[in-house]
Amino acid sequence: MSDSELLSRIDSPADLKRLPVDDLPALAEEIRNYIIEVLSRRGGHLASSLGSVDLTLALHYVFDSPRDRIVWDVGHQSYTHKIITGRREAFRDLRTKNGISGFPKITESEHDIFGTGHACTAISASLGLAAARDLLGDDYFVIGVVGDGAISGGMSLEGINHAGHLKKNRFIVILNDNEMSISKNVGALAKYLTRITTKNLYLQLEADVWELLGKVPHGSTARKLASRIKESIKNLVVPTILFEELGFRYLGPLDGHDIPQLIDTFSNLHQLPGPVLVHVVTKKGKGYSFAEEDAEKFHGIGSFYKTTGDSRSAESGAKYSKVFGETLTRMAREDDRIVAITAAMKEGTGLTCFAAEFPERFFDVGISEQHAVTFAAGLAREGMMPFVAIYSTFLQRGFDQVIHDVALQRLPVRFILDRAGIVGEDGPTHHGSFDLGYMGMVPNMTVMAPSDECELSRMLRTAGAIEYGPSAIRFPRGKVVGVDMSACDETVELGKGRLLSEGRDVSMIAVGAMVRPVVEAARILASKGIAASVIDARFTKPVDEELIRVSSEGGRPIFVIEENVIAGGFGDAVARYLSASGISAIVTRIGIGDLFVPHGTRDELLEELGLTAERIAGTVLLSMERRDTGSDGGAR
Ligand SMILES: Cc1ncc(C[n+]2csc(CCOP(=O)(O)OP(=O)(O)O)c2C)c(N)n1
Repeated sequence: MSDSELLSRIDSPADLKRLPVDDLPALAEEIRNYIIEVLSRRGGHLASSLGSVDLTLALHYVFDSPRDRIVWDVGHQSYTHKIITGRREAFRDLRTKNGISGFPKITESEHDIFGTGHACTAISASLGLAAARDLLGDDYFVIGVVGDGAISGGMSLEGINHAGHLKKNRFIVILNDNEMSISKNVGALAKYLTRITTKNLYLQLEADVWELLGKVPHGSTARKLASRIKESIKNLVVPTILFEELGFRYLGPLDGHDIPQLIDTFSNLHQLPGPVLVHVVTKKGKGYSFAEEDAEKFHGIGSFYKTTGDSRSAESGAKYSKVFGETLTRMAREDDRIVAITAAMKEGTGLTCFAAEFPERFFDVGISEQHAVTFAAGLAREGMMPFVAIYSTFLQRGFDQVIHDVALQRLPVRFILDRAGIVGEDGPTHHGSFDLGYMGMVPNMTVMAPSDECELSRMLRTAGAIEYGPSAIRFPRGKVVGVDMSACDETVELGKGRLLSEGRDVSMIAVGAMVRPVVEAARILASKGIAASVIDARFTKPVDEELIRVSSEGGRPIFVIEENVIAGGFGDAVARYLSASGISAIVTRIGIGDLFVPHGTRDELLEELGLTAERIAGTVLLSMERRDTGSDGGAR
């Protein structure tokens, strides 16, 4: 029998439905092997995907996608869904440039009802679909699948609140509970879910004892006694079903790997008026021992060796996140007002060492970026020094809190924006393309971008010293440059950039991770007879007015290079300053155009966006040639 005897026959949910239920566990096994095989080469979200194979098969077996709408929260667990909805072969190129996305995407398949990548959207989106369905007079099912981590986020709770009010029929929330967010799930709701699942174990245990007691001598007396004990314990142990109180019909907890039982339950849902919440318990990493044992490591991974689970990629060397975490931990030893906050990304943001050394000054607030920001504002108001570490893309969700709760009140919250710029394979939902704009436009905010890890260390100390208002440091995903770190503890001068080299023909002002390619671009330009000044902006807000003025002297054209959308980015700030000061200079912005950047490797995408040394030098050369021939180089 070939490895994928069953799977090779599945090109659509209709093919799946043709299999007898008895074959589904074997199919699940084949799918797990396939996911492990592909991800060992491509990387991706392994543990959540393995945990949801059985659940996905049961959903597609019972419901009729795409007529029935299945919406995945985050979407990192949707690989099985992709594989059985016509993308089995395409799955081999998962997350590669021009290959299929690692997340649901409405342009990719009619079965991808709603695009995701960020957490906590499934309930709101599904409820919107259900409301539209009713207004349009249709009657399909809408099913939102959400994890125990994501259900604790603000949007999910807002959605539950609204759903309890709207009382839509044929509206189902599947709570996929594996007790894990990326790390172990945190919070009161997580504890509550554990209590419900423990209750279920208790009832199961009780059933087993009951059966046993029937078989022993004097069993009926023992049963009577057990019955009384059971009643009194049950009243103590069984928690109220919160979801029922909020207007949902609650079913569960079910074993999320028992496909026949799941199918049975789902098949009966049409009889229940909605909304319904089905609580299924799954094992993150199910079926791959390394992922079961270390679900955190296998949440999102690069390529790895299947037989050992060891990482395959040459990702040796420190990462920016690590430098951040270690530097902040050192700073915290010197100042006990320093506290660190993460929204469910302890490991990813490099805060594991801080959490271990200062558990009482470390706060994992769960997937709750908005709360994280305002919580930090409260801490700052009482004189603490909060550092809020959130990926650039996820802080988008806390934008109003940054403005209203922090900046307006000039509270010294320090924002640490990891994964700023192009992140690579996770694609448009995860690129940090916007932060220079969304932080740069906020009054009272200071924004810094380090060009290497020594600069990051200095800027962390600088942010620590900024007491008059909020500040932000944005840095890229991945490995550091590898510079000497022996003298990186002093602060940098506030609001001042660095002139790295001087040249009379053009000025190139680079932001953060773009500094190194720009230094290289200047070398290429020098070899073509063009002398370029290179400036490391260091601060994108406030702009270093003096340095910009000097850069424009002698009529030099200015090029601003940033790994951020051009619209509202640093180049715009430079141009605004120049025009407000009456200085006429041509400013060419080199950055991300008016688009959502797709997925691919970071190198591929930077090349395509024109953000490599060669492409930057090429843009400058072209612009200079146009100037010389009198055609308009123009500012973008
Ligand atoms: C707004 C937002 N914040 C953070 C993340 C990063 N993230 C991706 S998956 C995940 C954990 C989700 O946990 P859960 O919902 O329980 O699903 P599981 O991974 O356990 O299947 C987190 C924090 C995100 N995708 N979106």
